Amino acid sequence: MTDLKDMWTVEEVKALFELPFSDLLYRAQCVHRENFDPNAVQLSTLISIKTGGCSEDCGYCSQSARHDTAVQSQPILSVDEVLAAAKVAKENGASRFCMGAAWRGPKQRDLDAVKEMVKAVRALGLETCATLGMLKDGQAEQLKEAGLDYYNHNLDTSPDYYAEIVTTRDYEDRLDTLSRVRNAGINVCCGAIVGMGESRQDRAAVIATLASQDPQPQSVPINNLVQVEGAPLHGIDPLDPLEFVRTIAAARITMPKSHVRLSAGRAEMSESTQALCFLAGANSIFYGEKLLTTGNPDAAKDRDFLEKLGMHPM
Ligand code: SAM
Ligand code: DTB
Ligand code: SF4
Repeated sequence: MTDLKDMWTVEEVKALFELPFSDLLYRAQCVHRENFDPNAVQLSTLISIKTGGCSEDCGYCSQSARHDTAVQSQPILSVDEVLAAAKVAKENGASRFCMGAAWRGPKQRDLDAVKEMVKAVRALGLETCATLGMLKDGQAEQLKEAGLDYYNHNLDTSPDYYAEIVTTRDYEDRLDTLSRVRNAGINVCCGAIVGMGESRQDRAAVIATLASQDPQPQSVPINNLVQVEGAPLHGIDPLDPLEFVRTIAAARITMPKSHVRLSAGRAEMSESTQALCFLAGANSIFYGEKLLTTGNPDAAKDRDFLEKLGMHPM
């Protein structure tokens, strides 16, 4: 059996979701073990370098100026503030430092500031990642030149469901930024959010779209919606945890050589569900007590958890 193929149709991915749970996990395990050390996990630490006040209307997000959430808008952090946080992340054992900004996209002066941050963080020996929204022509090249290793830009959901979640941009805009990032030679970090009221068909469709990118994204974050009071998606029925695990398995099988990240939502997830996600082929997590504006398990707790599972950082 080979799972390495270039294109995945939605129906093929849906068929994976519909396998008996044990068969799906077994298949994901086989693919995982053919490509990775199954006990190694990559650790990325997040920081919000520019919080709140965003012009976009993403229905899941705490940082949109259009939603009445508890998040206060803050100015961009200084290079020194970012560097201090990166040093802590490195001391705690993270290998990658991800800088997130609540922008539709960066202006040139924003980009200049981020480039300084990238250079400073990289000089510590950490991999760098940034998620700054949509990029215009030439911006990805500037980030590459500054030494950026990864750019995160998620497709979030299926092409059909996207307009239910965001109206201030469209799917094509996301795909355009992703091709700018790829063409500049930056590694692509691109994934999804589930638990937003989408159907299994939508989950299969976003995984198929991710897997059909050429080349496949090097890093694939799978986020479980973190419900934020005041955001439009607050109060929606949570996703069955086993369906979350199935989504991870489908990502692993269809993107065998990518790092699949068990991303947002771990603070609300049992250790057993997280362990199933590792069994399903997740091999990366966000590490450190905060995501961008919401909580994540603290680093010491995660170290104990990983030790309990006999897992080690990559
Ligand atoms: N503003 C930029 C953008 O949207 O591309 C970068 C930051 S944005 C917060 C990065 C990603 O975080 C989103 O694409 C989404 O996948 C994820 N995210 C944001 N809020 C979330 C939430 N409440 N629960 C789960 N994931 C979330
Ligand atoms: C990703 O896929 N998830 C991260 C990161 N990329 C930027 C963000 C999660 C945010 C969760 C909600 C918050 O803390 O605001
Ligand atoms: Fe803005 Fe990004 Fe939040 Fe959308 S997800 S509102 S673009 S910060």
